[in-house]
Amino acid sequence: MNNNNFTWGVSSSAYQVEGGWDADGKGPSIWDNFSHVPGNIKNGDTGDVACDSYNKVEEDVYLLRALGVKNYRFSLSWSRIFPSGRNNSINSHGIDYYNRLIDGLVANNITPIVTLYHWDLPQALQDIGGWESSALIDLFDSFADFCFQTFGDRVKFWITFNEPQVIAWAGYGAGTLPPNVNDPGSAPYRVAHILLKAHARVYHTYDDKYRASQGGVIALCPNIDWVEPKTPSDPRDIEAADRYLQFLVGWFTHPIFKNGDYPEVMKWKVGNRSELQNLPSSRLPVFTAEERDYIRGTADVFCFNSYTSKIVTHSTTRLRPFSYEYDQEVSTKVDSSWPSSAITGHRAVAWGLRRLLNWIKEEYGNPPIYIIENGVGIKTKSDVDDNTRILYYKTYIDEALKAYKLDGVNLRGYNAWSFMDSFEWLNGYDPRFGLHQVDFDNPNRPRTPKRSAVYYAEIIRNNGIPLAHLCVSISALLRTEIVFHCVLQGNMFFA
Ligand code: GBH
Repeated sequence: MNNNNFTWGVSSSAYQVEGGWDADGKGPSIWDNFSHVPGNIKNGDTGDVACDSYNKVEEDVYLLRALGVKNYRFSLSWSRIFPSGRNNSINSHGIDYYNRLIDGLVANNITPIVTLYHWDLPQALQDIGGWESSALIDLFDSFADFCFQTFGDRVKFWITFNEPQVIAWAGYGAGTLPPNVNDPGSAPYRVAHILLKAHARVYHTYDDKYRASQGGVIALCPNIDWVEPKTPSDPRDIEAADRYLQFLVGWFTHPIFKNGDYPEVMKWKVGNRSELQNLPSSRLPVFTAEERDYIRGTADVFCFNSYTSKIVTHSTTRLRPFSYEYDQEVSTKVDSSWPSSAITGHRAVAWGLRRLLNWIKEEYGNPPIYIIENGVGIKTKSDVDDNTRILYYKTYIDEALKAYKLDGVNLRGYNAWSFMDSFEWLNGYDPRFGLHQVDFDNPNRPRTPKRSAVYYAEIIRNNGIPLAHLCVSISALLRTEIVFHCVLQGNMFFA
């Protein structure tokens, strides 16, 4: 690739790496409290210490520099900055930590990409209803405003919400993730409605108060699985695949990137089914014209996370219990030939990424796109020789470059998930996603670069996958067997 504006990076999130859960005045988050209840997390793991990144700014910056990344995407722990979630309690130690990290990055020419919310809501705000309460719109805005004011001189790339669909559905519908509200039929829609308003509010705050002087960009970051219709000749399956994507991602990006409103198919399905359920109105809330104007256009770039693909078919789903899941009238499966990973449902389907990038391009009018998370979890304690991960990155990045080079997708960046092994939510420290191994049995949490880190550094250095270099440099760097070179060789590269 000869595009020097392309940014390569790695990603993490606060609760997954920081530790220091109650250090220096940090307030508790819903994830602190949830992980402290025995039985909630695999192996009784918690994020109390995690990778101890709270105490390892220098080490982390050093490793990032060694990788040669152009950016580092991390998130801010709201309750480390505002222990009670509100700006009447400001924890200067938390601010110092993020200042040291940001300064370290900037000093090494690494662009910080900062997520304001990666799931770790201050417990004090859950106590007033969390994202079910519209009070959160003001409170999130006041937190974001403070962050722009405090860090915005150096941070030029902001993400409001990581995976709003997961917040709404896993948090308030299925109830699998904190705050574990199990209300599948209506809470997710009400929560998403508030998340969209909160996102737009923060965007406008940036526009009104900071953009002129700071000149950054701001977006949100949905999770997207590519879906392939089971029978492409069946229009009902094609529609089902589109419907799946509209419920998963259009839910948030249709209002923001299109017309300020939910996708037509969501309005129709949820409205129609609510009627059949004898409800007085749709479970999908309605925006006023004013709100639509306020929400439309509130993202400067299109960010997303993606790990896998699925196969979708249309399906006649039950009317009860009321559920966002049934409202979609789809059913999903995977192809058993797709390689599985440590995360149920996450299979390696690299070609799906190219199709997804093309879908985003078509659906949203060729916006600048950043892949913010992509990677594979492997369930093993020691995976420094992580050839499976190298193959995952190699094939996924290859497909991303095809979308960029051959399909004209306006791709601007690629970030690997993740920088290092970290707390994998409900799965604890079991599945490893890192380019760096972390020894969680050692109180010093030493980090070791895996082979995938060496491989990714090589991609970054070449600004893509170099054709001529590939076999020579990879074999020299990795000292792998011939067999492995052949796997790498049988694909498509861009010089
Ligand atoms: C990413 O989400 C996260 O952004 C990141 O923090 C995480 O480390 C990474 O995945 C790897 O796991 O079935 O209700 O329990 C990817 C999207 C979010 C999809 C959680 C599966 C399970 C919700 N995933 N979701 S639930």
